[in-house]
Amino acid sequence: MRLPFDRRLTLSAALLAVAATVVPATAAQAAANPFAAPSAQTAAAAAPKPDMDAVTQALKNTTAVGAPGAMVRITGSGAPLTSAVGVQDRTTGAAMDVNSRFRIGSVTKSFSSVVLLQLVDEGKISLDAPVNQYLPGLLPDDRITVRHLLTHRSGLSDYTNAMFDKTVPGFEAVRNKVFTYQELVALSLREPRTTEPGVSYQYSNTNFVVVGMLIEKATGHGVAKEYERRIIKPLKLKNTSYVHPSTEIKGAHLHGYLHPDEAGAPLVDSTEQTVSWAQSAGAMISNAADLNTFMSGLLGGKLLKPATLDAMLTMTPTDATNSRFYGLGLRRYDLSCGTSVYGHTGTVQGFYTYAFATRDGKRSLAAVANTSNKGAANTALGGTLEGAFCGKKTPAAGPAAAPAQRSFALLPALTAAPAEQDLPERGSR
Ligand code: REY
Repeated sequence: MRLPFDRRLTLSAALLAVAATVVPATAAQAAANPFAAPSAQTAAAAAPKPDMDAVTQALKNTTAVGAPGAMVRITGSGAPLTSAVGVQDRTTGAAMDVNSRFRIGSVTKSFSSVVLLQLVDEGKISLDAPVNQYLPGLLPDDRITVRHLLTHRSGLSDYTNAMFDKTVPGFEAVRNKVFTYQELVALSLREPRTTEPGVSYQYSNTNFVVVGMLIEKATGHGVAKEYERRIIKPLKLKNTSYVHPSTEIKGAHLHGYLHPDEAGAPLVDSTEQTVSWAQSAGAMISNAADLNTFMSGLLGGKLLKPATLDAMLTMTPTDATNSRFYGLGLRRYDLSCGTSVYGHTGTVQGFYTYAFATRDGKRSLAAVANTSNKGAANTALGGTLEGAFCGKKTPAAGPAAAPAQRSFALLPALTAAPAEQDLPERGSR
């Protein structure tokens, strides 16, 4: 797919215009890099005590719109703060337990990015090299680079849109299936590409399937081994695993419940599946404490060299609100209080996850609801971020009290917007 040259220019100019409206936290950052993350110092100074009443209310809002249960774990202000509502198993009636394991969906993309970026640190892969240099002939366009994959700018269409067009039949058709990476890429290549390489952000699982292939090619190992030796072991993550194609979640875990498309139809217990349709794009299992440790460790500089972490945190906007951004396998959300948080969201049948931390890694949040295909529940769960990172809302004291440089404090609150992967038209992610 080739766009006429002037059309490409128009698209690039539009993109730059959007990007240019991002307000950096300091003038120095503005000079250095207009897309750069606010400094660790800025984030630390801006972290008030979590408002656990507001966080618990967000969980209750999540169950009120159809999640059997929801829970959260927040670190960074003394002992970890937790809250849980509802049940983790509708059959036994067991209450939601904050220690339980669950499927983290696309939070897996941040793990895959870390492995890939460690390979960049080791000189084995170059971010701006064509993917086809490492995987000859895989992609139909030599201009697609490794960075395009990590930033969702390759234009490789997301094969999961067609796969899950009908939610429950789509899920049941792949629940026990085992795909090769090549088969998943082939599904994507049957569809037209969504953008010229590099031109625009188009969220696609295909990108992180190819990232998995790059990891295998560069290391000679499956991704499971690389997650293990590069992240799980060093950070001592006792509840995190990649067991593809096993369908089981070992140990105490949440049951996940998928909402059918038909209103009022019974929920489908979707706990057991291969997640082979996602693999390195979304098949990991973890728990809240491990996700806290992972995001805090990543942002705290335990996994990547500083320059590589900076590259991961160099973001461009993903929508017109200028409060949501994507870097290299990592999101940034700008909250209503002006604090930026970094992490990822995840959706896999039966599970919605949020895993985010401040720029210095000192405060982190992991939140999960054991349902999916219910956008209102995902949006409500995202409401935990405001209480966790912005603390108690103080009544507005008039324009004079507004912080001088914080023009993004006027942006719409995150709770007002649906989570990105849950927009009704999945194609518009
Ligand atoms: C796939 C559909 C979601 C899930 C997806 N997840 O791409 C990746 C991510 C790993 O971004 C399913 N929705 C649901 C439908 C809609 O089937 N018809 O909500 O469970 O996390």
